[in-house]
Amino acid sequence: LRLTSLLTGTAGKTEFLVHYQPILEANSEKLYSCEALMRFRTTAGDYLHTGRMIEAAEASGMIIDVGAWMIKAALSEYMSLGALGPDINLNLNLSPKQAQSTRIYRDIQKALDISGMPMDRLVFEVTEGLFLNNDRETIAFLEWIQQQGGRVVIDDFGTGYSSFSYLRKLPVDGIKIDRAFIMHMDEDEDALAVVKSILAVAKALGLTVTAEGVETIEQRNILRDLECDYLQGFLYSKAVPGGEIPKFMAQSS
Ligand code: G
Ligand code: G
Ligand code: NA
Ligand code: MN
Repeated sequence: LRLTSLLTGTAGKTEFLVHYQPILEANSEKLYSCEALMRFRTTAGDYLHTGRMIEAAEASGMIIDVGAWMIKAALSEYMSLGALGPDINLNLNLSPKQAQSTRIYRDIQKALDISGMPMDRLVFEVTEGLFLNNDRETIAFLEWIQQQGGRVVIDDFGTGYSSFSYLRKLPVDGIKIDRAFIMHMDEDEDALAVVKSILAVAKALGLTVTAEGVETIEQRNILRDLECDYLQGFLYSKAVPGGEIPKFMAQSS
């Protein structure tokens, strides 16, 4: 894993790393994709809190540079690991500022060119907040991803401005149900009802559904019965360094 950048404003030098969490096809439990998740490690070897670092980067606008680094690093590392099996994809998170920056087209294109990754293996995760302003340029950007063969999914679905009616009109291919609902599904009827209705509406709209935060066999079984497409969570693995991806591939072939 490579040291490529320094994050100013933190003590000492901070190494940026990419970790990967597997996403499995629900019935076969074969590897479907890996979600690239950023990690920040100090020279002392401590990991900083990812969520807080991403929030700070978003607030300061640095997310555009950090995000560009991330896309390039994740695609290049993935290709160099031979992680791109015939049916294996790569999920990338895009923050709202990053998705709305004019540089984003160039940053993605450059990473594709450098790495040799084909666009049709990429799944871009965006959050509902991106759609709040109903901004034409944002929609045009997501349509561009789809025209180039990439996919767009809404991350943390159910936590934000989750109106089902707007889903139909947006250039999205799928949703990821937030782990807060999955976590409570087996003991809380309301959480289960939410998961069921999200799945029913998503299916009716032709969207793929990924459940996040799957931690138990019981949750897996419920989700399979509800015909959820993809599963991700600690039941399978936390996010790990790229070197461990071939292990997931071997387990699922
Ligand atoms: O993996 P972890 O739970 O530590 O991630 C914490 C938060 O940071 C999550 O909300 C995750 O989506 C976000 N995050 C991780 N990597 C990236 C990234 O590369 N870009 C963006 N925008 N968010 C990321
Ligand atoms: O916002 P986003 O969905 O990208 O956040 C991903 C975060 O969820 C990461 O920080 C990751 O570590 C965390 N995560 C992934 N799987 C699980 C899980 O099964 N349980 C819990 N509690 N957290 C998870
Ligand atoms: Na995500
Ligand atoms: Mn999520």
